Amino acid sequence: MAEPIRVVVTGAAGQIAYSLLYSIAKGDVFGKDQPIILVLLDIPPMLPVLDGVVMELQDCALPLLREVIPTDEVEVGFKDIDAAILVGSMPRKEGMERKDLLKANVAIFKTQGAALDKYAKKTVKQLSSNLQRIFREEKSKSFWYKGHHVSRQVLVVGNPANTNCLIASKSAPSIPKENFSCLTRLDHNRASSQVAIRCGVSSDKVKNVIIWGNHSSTQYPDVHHAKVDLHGAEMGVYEAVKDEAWLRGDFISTVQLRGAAVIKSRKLSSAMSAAKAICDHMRDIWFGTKEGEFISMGVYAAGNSYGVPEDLIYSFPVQIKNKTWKIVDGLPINDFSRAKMDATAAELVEERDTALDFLSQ
Ligand code: NAX
Repeated sequence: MAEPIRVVVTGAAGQIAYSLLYSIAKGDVFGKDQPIILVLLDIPPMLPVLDGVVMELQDCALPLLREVIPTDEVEVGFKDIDAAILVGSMPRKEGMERKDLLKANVAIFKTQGAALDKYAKKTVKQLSSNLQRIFREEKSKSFWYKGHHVSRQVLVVGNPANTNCLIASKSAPSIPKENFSCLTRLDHNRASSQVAIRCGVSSDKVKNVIIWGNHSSTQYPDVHHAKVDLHGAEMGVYEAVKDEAWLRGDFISTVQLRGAAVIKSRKLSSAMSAAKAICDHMRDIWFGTKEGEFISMGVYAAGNSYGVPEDLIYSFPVQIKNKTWKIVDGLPINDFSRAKMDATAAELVEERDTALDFLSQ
């Protein structure tokens, strides 16, 4: 059996982690043959809660789970990790301004980015010179080998997820930007599911929906390129649904406002579905996306895709192979989509500029 990999989950005493840790520990993400060391990071007042989570994980008697390490220290939390799932963040408290919330989160993700930079596994550096040569040769042969198909994958979930991800990445200069991504898979899954319910098919019959932009209510769920398998016949979603008013109206707002609807009903934010989406996202990074399909995730915008300004973490359609993502290029964008993609980019630019001001202070 393989050597154990080390996976850190921050916010490990919270409600998303409560579902997530079990799924990771039983092999849903990194494979059924991959032993795991789980590192649980939270803040000092939550250590007693973490003890309970550790006991429960032990009591699950999961064969892949080799060790569970609870901690409130980033030095311990990020030491030699192969994958980091950053769930913990500062929640909005009553009377808190958006700017104050952003400031508090910049502080958290700056610290965690710097700790990743310093303590996470330096996989590339550990490669023998022979392996490094092979990777260099492969890199020149194939698009997929860009050199960042190495470990230390960092997924940011804690909100505002896109901007927190950008700050963490900027604070970890030794880790390639491409190893950082933020979660928009929950929005993606919500969009697929809405279409599936509308068409009366199971959710696996819907593919290639896209979430563009920010994980916020300005996100743009786009089904212009999505396909549905309607009882054996594959067709475009517009053709299958036959209701443009719904697709351009209630469908979009339902997905955009789904998080708020869950909070209103449950009095707690989405947790089970968020944990499932995190597993989908990380599993696709580890094992790749299905042939001919793409998924949504927040990745670094270099300024050369779909007119999105550079230096943002923006959700795009991506395909993944060898732990390396690439943005799906060349999809035609109509005026309706363009306006919505620009609006969510504008929100991200504003969020980034405010966050970078705090980062430089
Ligand atoms: P909880 O409040 O249940 O748990 C958060 C945990 O993070 C707490 O245990 C807290 O002590 C811990 N924490 C706070 N600061 C920390 C720090 N500096 N280091 C380590 N741990 C820290 O929230 P939960 O429902 O689990 O949600 C967690 C985050 O996910 C929130 O920011 C939430 O807004 C965000 N979400 C993001 C989603 C996405 O799609 N990107 C969807 C789900 C969720 O809303």
